[in-house]
Amino acid sequence: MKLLFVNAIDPTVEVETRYPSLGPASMAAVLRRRFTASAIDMRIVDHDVESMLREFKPAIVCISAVTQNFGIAGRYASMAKKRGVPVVVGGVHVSALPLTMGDSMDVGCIGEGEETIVELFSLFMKNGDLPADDLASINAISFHDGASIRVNPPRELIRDLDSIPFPARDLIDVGPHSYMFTSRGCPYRCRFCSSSNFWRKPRFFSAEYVLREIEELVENYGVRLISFFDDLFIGDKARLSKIALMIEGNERLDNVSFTCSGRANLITDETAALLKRMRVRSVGLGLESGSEKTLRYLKVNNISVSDNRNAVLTLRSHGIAANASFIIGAPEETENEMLETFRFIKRTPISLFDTYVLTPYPGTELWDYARTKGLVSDAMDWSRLNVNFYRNWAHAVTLSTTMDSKELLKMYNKFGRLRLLKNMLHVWSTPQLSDLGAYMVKRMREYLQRKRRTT
Ligand code: B12
Ligand code: SF4
Repeated sequence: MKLLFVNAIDPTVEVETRYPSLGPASMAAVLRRRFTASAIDMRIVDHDVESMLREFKPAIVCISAVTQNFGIAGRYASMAKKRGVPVVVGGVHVSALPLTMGDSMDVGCIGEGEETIVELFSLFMKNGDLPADDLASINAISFHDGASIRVNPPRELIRDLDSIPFPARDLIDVGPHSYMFTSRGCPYRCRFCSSSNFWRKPRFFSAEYVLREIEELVENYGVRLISFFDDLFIGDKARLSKIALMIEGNERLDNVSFTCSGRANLITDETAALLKRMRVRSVGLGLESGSEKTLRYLKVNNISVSDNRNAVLTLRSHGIAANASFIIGAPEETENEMLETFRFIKRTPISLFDTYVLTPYPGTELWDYARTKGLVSDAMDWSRLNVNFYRNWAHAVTLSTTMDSKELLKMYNKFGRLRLLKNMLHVWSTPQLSDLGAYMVKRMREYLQRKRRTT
């Protein structure tokens, strides 16, 4: 049985190709364990999908997509359907808006996929098809039932994350800088975040599991820099302390260093000391705003600008670089408030930073807000929610009531110039330096392609 996983990205955009997706790799690992490895021939691709369909001739196609790429997912689904191949789609977008799955998509997977894919695949192995009558008994999916789309009840979350095998990284490209996902979920509910709603309750892989996975990356794939892209890697302090001690005491990991993400209110001297001991060289923080009013709006009143500043200073005092991301364009944010963020970035010792224009993702409070304002709908062009504002600014859905898209672009570019300057000054002292060469080449290619398209 041949199964093709497709990660629906725009392969011309640097950030989308930076690391391959772990979602399909995780499901591939589960399928290998459930069915004998030789029973299923699996591939994971993110480009040249048409030729892969032609040459590999899969019996079923499983597509993974975020919101801005859901249109791309639809095109891949149509290509598969034209060949009579059934299509399952999963990921954060269809999970939030299951009714938006197109006619070419047979099944939508809502939420984490490891258990759902096994049930779907068992059905497919038995029938060679996914009949609606049988789909009715599989939880956490949506599917076409006559002229309507039916949404089944959710399933229980996977309680014991350690029961999930390591992602099948042999099916994806793993470079010397790779990433891991060692927990699921976050207890906070920032107004713009689709991730914490998606994973629902916070859960952690054990420290022992994390160590084994790190060892696998180092020994089997030669990885030297590992980024923990969890929403809240530092959320469980006891686990963090265990991981730190285990890494420190493991001489096979002496040449490996790490980066992780964190939340400013959880960065204390104690956490920073633990991160330093385990050779975390930089921490990514969603600082979001230098304006107290905007920050309280975005993060629902539970963090202040001085918490953010203290987190950066604490990390710096332990010799750890603090990277950050910021958001402009909250509904009532004024130009002056955006400039407060600009000044915050200038006077705080942040290393690398990124700025985004606020995007109302499905499944968030902002999506509901945008819907009541008539700015979004289930039938919209999903590329209008492209988070890379510079690519699609004239069509992007923005929420600002104080600036139009052109004015936002001007402000965004102002931040862009500061970003270029700051990042050029600091990249030399961050672990991301090892990515610089590939980054420059890809960004240049992306720029040329964009230019070609507009001329
Ligand atoms: C690591 C990461 C990245 C990495 C790697 C991306 C990748 N290829 O996976 C990089 C930096 C490259 C990246 C890029 C982008 N990312 Co990103 N990323 C993440 C992050 C932090 C973790 C993803 C991850 O590894 N999860 C672990 C795996 C196991 O989970 P998973 O991929 O979701 O898959 C599970 C389920 O979704 C489901 N599933 C997924 N696909 C399928 C398919 C089928 C058939 C089935 C049955 C099930 C299924 O089952 C899987 C196992 O449980 C998430 C936030 C989060 N905490 O989840 C954001 C997140 C997914 N990213 C996001 C965004 C916006 C982007 C970018 C658009 C950013 C940009 N500036 O361009 C690009 C788009 C890339 C793309 N995939 O299209 C948003 C998406 C929001 C939305 N509603 O669309 C998220 C949710 C963060 C946020 N801001 O809220 N990202
Ligand atoms: S933005 Fe970060 S802290 Fe806020 S809810 Fe999302 S994952 Fe949690």
